[in-house]
Amino acid sequence: MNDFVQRLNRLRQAEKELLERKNKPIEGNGVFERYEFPVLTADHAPLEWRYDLNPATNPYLMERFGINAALNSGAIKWGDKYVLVARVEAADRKSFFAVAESPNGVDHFRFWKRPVTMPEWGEPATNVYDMRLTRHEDGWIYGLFCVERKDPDAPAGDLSSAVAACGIARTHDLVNWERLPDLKSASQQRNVVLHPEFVDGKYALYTRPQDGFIDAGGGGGIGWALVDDITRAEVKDEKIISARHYHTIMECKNGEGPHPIKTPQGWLHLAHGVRGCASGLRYVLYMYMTALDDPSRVIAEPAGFLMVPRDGEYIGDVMNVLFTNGWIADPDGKVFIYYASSDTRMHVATSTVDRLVDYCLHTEPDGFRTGLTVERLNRLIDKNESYLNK
Ligand code: M1P
Repeated sequence: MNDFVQRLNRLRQAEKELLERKNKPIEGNGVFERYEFPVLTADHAPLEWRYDLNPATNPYLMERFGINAALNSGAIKWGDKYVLVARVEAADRKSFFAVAESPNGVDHFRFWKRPVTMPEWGEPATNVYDMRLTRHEDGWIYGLFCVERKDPDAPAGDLSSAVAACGIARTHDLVNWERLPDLKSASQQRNVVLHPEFVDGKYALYTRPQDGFIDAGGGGGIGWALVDDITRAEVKDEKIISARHYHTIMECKNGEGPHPIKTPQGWLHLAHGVRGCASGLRYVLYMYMTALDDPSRVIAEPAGFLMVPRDGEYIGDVMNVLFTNGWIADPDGKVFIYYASSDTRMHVATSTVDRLVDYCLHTEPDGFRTGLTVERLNRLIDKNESYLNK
């Protein structure tokens, strides 16, 4: 057997072991269970994407197309399969969307044969990422994602200023996408999410107004806007529903994760919050709930984070980041929370609708000062004392 064949056999074997690796839950805090292994990584990209497999044109069996990361993925139940629409980042830093499916939601994720070919709208995008999927009651599956283009007003020599807008596309099969015009908005937008139901007969968007590409600036938090026509979507009136506050986990910025899950007690929301620290920005996940009859009215907002980076999750291209834009709620109430760590790889944590509702409704809100945090802790200690000393 020649070197090429031996090396290809080794690569095939490693690919098989990775794709067939079983995952197992790790005992958690009662709210959710993390899983031992990431569910999707750069190494999950098929060999056919990375190598020219013809020994005549690639005698050294070199990688010809580098994949750097598989991160921030939208999620949707697809028949009996669990599907992620991942942000796959190539070695050239450009990301694109690619669909991966699993039979059980926690392991055996495999990419479909080809990445998504997303039609362009307007000036071709430099980059696209972070798709939120919504199976809308109008019958379409929508993908809303960030479209990044170079800032046309950047001074000469500034090669990093960019403009973020919300791209909108819809599909029935996750393969063929109809691209609609980008969301029109007075500010830059990232982390825009389509609510699954009409509200007052209109499409409803969770927005994230921001003054600059990185800084939220005057953008006060997660916004809410109603849109008459999704084929010409425009943010006219926007109100903030999950606000940023001084000295919280979302002091710098925040953003809606996937679209909320409907429960009898209200809409369950998953989001990310960002604060600054000496080592840079720290991205964590948090939850809140809104009223069933008005998804823009917050009824519960537990203090602090739901999840923060842990162990190896800290390490990656952009350290100290957890980010989510996908979760799946099964009919039996099990919830699969898909999250990326440090802009590098995808993980899953599981919970149930009941447990997440309990978490939201029975975790006290942030009092915004240390004295009230201590009071909150003492209330719990008092409760335990009176129960345990009964
Ligand atoms: O690098 C961390 C995250 O930064 C951005 O999130 P936000 O819009 O809240 O600033 C996004 O680029 C996201 O993709 C990335 O994970």
